[in-house]
Amino acid sequence: MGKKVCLITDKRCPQRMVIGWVFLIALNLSPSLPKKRTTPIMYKHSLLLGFGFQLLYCLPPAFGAPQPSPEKPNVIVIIADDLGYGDVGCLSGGKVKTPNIDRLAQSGVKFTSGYVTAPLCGPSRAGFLTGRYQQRFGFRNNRGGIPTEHPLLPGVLHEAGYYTGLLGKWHSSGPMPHERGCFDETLCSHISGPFIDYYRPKLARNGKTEVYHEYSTDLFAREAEDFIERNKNKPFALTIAFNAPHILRVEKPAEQIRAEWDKANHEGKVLDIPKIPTARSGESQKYAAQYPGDSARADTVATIEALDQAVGRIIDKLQQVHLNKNTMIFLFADNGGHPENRSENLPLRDYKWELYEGGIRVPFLATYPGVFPEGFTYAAPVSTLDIFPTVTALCGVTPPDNLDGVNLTPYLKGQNNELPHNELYFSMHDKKGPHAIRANNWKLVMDSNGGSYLFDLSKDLGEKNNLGTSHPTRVQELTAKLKAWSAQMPIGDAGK
Ligand SMILES: [Ca+2]
Repeated sequence: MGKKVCLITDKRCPQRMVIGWVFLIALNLSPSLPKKRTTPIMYKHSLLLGFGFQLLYCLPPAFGAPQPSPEKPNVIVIIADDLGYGDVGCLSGGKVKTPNIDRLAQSGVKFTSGYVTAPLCGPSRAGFLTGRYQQRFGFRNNRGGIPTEHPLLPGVLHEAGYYTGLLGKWHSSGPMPHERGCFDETLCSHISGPFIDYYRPKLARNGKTEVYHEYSTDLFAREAEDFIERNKNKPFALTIAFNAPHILRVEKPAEQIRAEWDKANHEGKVLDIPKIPTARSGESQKYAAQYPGDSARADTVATIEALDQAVGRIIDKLQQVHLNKNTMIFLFADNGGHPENRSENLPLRDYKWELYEGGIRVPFLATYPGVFPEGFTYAAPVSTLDIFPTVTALCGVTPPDNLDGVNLTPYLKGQNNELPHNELYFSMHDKKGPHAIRANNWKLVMDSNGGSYLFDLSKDLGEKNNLGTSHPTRVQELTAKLKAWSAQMPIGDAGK
């Protein structure tokens, strides 16, 4: 975007001209300047002063009054934690009420095939932050980290003059966010404890530990509002990584819960999981009747309601300071839902930690008024890898030349009708897998034992019918692609 200079043609200048002339008239009518003392020379001086006042007001910021409108668009990225594909209204047919998250879909784009790069927190966030498959630097499980030589999106924006902030969950080993030169301010979880307590969040503000007595979702919403207010006159980029609706703690081992959940699901029963509540005190009761015998689900839906309200506060704040049209917002979940926290992935198969769709296909929305289409559903596969190049292109910032994502804007504007990605790749743990590849409508999942499962997602979104036997050539083709991709990747955890 070009630099705005307020000249006489600028719509703001007429008001300023009026102010200048009022100043001029007031000067001439002032009691301190009796008419008999207002000589032609003084009149000329006051006239010049009046014009000078106007000129000063109509010059760019460096020469006159500060200009409230930033020249570059602002960037807000909202990350939810373990929010399932079926946990938002706009993807669940309204089963869960998320009117504020749905506002983003109404004003922008809803990706119905939006993928993260991993079905778990740390690696998924690393993929978004770097715009690269995190396997390239060995970040394969939650113990890994991002080596400092890999640029992060907030860091690239920071170098380009953006004021950058991070709120919420940080899940990468190595240097803390405030030590990476990417953020002007941070209020985030510690490396040693990515879990954030909902009721007494212990956080690091620019590296210094502070304990709060405020419901964490409300805390991050309040901090986001404050960040926007303080930085409304300059380009900013804010990442808000909510810890909702992720579990706080469960009272049974995850494996046991998952086995019980699978059994109950198979038998058509409801499973009530004992867990420490994550909703605001007493709010689960609002959903008790909707989810009888399932207090965990009632609690999680109330937790999602609070998350949705927080998103609404951020949108409202942007409108209040008149930045809603000059701000792009991306929202996604870092991975699919898990039985532990009773988030819902239906109609997708399986959960967090799995490479079936329920683990990696997530709620993913983007809005940028006047640039992205409004109320638009985009069904081709996209990735959170794409946020980095999309944002830098829209901000006029040069990205690193080795990104795995693509700029989505031409696709969203209908200027490019091809697929943004011919293939998207996924892998866990090590080179033995499991692995998965999404290629157009086809999906191949390879487990750690060498078994492979082929699905046509255009006809089988729930991945129930393995077509491997009837399509051996397709299996062969996708297996070869997966192996070639995997061969590029080192193994092990980096950044520790
Ligand atoms: Ca997560």
